Amino acid sequence: SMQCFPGLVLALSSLLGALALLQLSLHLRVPSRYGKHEERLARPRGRLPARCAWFLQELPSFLVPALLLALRSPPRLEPLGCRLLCCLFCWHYFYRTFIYPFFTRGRPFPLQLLFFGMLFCIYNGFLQGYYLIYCAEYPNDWCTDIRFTSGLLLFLLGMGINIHSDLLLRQLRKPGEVTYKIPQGGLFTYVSGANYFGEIVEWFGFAIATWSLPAFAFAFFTLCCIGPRAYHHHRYYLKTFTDYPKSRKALIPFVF
Ligand code: NDX
Repeated sequence: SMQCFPGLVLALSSLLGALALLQLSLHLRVPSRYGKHEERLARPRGRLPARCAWFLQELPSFLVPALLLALRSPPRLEPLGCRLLCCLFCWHYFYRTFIYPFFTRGRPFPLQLLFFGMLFCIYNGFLQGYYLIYCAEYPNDWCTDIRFTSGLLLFLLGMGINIHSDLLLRQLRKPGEVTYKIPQGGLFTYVSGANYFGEIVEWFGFAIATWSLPAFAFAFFTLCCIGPRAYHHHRYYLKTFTDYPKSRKALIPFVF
């Protein structure tokens, strides 16, 4: 049966960090080609309805750690922290896999990116789940440690902002509509990438609560992946809408 290989965790986390840098170098200037940044000329063929695409893409991030958790033998009863933290990760991806896609009104998603997105979700789902279930060791009073409590608080706050902002975006469209409007309300009052801001806060909270290399690597990846995307969204809005709120920032309220 499986056991903890610290070298494997180190290698996979480092590669995740390297992917983050690759992502940053590829997409700092040119955004990932999906949603409002997809080129007009793109063939309508190689695409899947947003619902199927987001469901398939995010499913491994839920399934892989959930299976690792369920199938671990012998079941790991101690300590509670590992299972709790793994459940937090699964909880986010339960939302992202089983709830978010069924309400999205997004445009069809490019198959090629879907493929890489799925690979990424398998990779990251395995790394986070494997680490928490087979490697992580927490003292019995981890639940009262300031890192756990403050991290959990950030995680919940970020998740709340992310879900609320995704809801506000969805309400900009009627079913079947694919046009872009100016997002209003919630944290969109301050930033163009309110959903991204929430997601980044969420994963840094998770990293602090788990105090682990894999989780910090994933938080860093998230920052490198959707941070620049928030900036590209912001530029798109400024270019498209002459009446776009002048005081609104790209990602971080009042700052950037
Ligand atoms: N999926 C994470 N890189 C990504 C898929 C693509 O979950 O090979 C990263 C994620 C993947 C990427 C993923 C990782 C890197 C990949 C990349 C493909 C290539 C790349 C694998 C896995 C790669 C290397 C080489 C390094 C390996 O029509 P529409 O779709 O635009 O509609 C949108 C709508 N909307 C509006 N409607 C009306 N008016 C407006 N003004 C609107 N603005 C937007 O709202 C959508 O239906 C919806 C949301 O749109 P948007 O653009 O704000 O968010 P989106 O980017 O679609 O993300 C959706 C949610 C969001 O909450 C975000 O925080 C979360 O998913 N997310 C997204 C990306 C990554 C991620 C989280 C993470 O890293 N944690």
